[in-house]
Amino acid sequence: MKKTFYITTPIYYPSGKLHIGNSYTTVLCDTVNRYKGLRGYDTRYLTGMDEHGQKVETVANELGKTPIEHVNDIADDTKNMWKTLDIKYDDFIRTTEKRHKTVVKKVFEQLLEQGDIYLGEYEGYYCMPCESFFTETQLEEGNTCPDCGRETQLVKEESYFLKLSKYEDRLLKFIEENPEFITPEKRKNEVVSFIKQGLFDLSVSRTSFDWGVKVVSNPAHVVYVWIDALSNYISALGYGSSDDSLFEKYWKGNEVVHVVGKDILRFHAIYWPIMLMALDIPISFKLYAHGWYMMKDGKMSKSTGKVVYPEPLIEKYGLDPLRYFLLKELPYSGDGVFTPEDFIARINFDLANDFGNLLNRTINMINKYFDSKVYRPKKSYFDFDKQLIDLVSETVENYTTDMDKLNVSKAIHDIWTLISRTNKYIDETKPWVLAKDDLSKKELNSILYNLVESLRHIGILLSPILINSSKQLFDQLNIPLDLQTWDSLKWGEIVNIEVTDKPAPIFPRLDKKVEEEYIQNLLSIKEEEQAPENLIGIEDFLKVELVVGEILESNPHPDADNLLVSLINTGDKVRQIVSGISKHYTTEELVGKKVIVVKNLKPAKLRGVMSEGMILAGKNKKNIEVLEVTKLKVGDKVS
Ligand code: ME8
Repeated sequence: MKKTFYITTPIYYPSGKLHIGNSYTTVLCDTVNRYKGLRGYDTRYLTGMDEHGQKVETVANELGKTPIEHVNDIADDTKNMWKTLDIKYDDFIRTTEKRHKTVVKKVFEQLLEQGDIYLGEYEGYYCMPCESFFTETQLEEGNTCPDCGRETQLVKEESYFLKLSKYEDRLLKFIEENPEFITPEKRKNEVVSFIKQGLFDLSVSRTSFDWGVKVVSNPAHVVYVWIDALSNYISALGYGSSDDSLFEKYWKGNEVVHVVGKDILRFHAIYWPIMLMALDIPISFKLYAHGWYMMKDGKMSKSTGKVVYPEPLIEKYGLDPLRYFLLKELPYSGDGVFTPEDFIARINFDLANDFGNLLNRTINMINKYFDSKVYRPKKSYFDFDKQLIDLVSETVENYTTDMDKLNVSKAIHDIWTLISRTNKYIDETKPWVLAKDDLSKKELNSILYNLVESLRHIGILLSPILINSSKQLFDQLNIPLDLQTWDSLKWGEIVNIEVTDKPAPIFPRLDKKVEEEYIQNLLSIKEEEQAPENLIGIEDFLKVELVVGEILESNPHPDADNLLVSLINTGDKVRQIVSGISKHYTTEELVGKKVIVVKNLKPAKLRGVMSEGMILAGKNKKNIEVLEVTKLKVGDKVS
């Protein structure tokens, strides 16, 4: 029976177009999955989308779509992009699918029944204008907001919590006993020292938005982000359903690998194994957390426009150059940088000069000297032969070790060492000199045969990485299918070969200046589109829903001198709103005023009293004045 291999990417947020950062993870998994397939494993590759949460709800509203319409559109775009990158996934899970939600509900209820999830109170300091929660230690002097300097309010909100603390010791022991559980080593060390500082229980539900999986036993709560998202790795295998054969086969099979970026290391190295321990599911996976692709001037980010998208690069240069760049330029345990100069240099030097040229030269010589045909020599004629043949088998060994560790960048380095050695072999044996001498035909044949054998090995090792050009290599050399397999990685398998008589360069050399400029333009369009930091786009402003509301009643806050608690009719309902205006208005003065209310502010308790919105007011050092309208009616929109 074949050994099984199950590999997963993170499920991506539908927060915008995916860029080369997300593409890197997906291409890396695709490459490793193809490699395992080449090795004869029974493989399964999962990717997908993480489609719940308040942000999705808000963006969909802005676009005038329902949340499900919005995520359907993004899922379609994402699948198209993976098609462009020739990603061969087996399953695409979406957290809005029934098969997934059923598992999340089940997992949550089980953890609740067992007491691993409990209902508690989330406590934090809330800055209303910033819509952010802070712990006491994050606050500035006088309990003010560290971002805007304004006063914060102590807020308590009901929330479910996952008992992380209970599993702290077990998790540390597990990591110690499974030294390869988290790689690279440096990430493992980060995780261990984080756990050793002590784990706080994790808030796993929200009551302030709707777009998510409702808690079955208490539907006022929506399961919050991570329990929902992490469960995808098993819900996609049918865990807990009437047909869990994929779960039995792959999760409990030979190898399971989660590949993630370093940004979500903790969730996968701490929360997920703890969830599995609590559910009594084996922690069968290994975790590889890679670094980030950066821009020359910092982090790649959709919101600042410093971002590179894969499609225009593929359209202009083809798929393999992008796959090559992505896989090569991100080191195993560090970050990588995308620059137009490096991208073009990799195409010109590595792909066109070193690799493409080797293939092209070899075929041209076989055509010129032997009418397209070479055969297996009976013996070796040069000392250089042994060096080349030894390096081929050494390369296969190193490549295997590196690919098994998911160190694809190093595996590429191994292949290029062989490519350079093979180029050097041509310089050493000088076929053009032997060609002048009719008595040296056998020697000349042996040189060209050795070049073809080396290239065949290179093609097989490259096939999970450069998917189109490795095929072109096999086509141009006319390598039969049975000599393109992992098992055929043995020197001398070719007996006779007739190469194409019409070779075409697989990577034409590019004009450095023109192409660098072309890519720079792609990037600077993004920068120009970008507003300066302190400006917001209309789409940001439109997120705030403002309406006219009439104050029906106003009372002092029971626990805070500067706060008033008002009942305000906003047309859709009567809301209770707490505001810090008691030093400037009496309760009687406020009644009957038509004011402007922020309608879609998250409800929050301010000093123990629930507030469902905010009244707009202007202020200077002396005064606070609420904004009033006269002609407009209750419920009218303000924009
Ligand atoms: O975090 N360089 O989704 P997400 C390299 N939904 N990789 C990058 C990158 C960069 N500059 N930027 C992003 C989420 N990535 C959650 C995951 S999983 C149960 C839930 C990659 O859309 C990297 O793999 O923010 C990172 O972990 C992932 O995209 C984050 O994707």
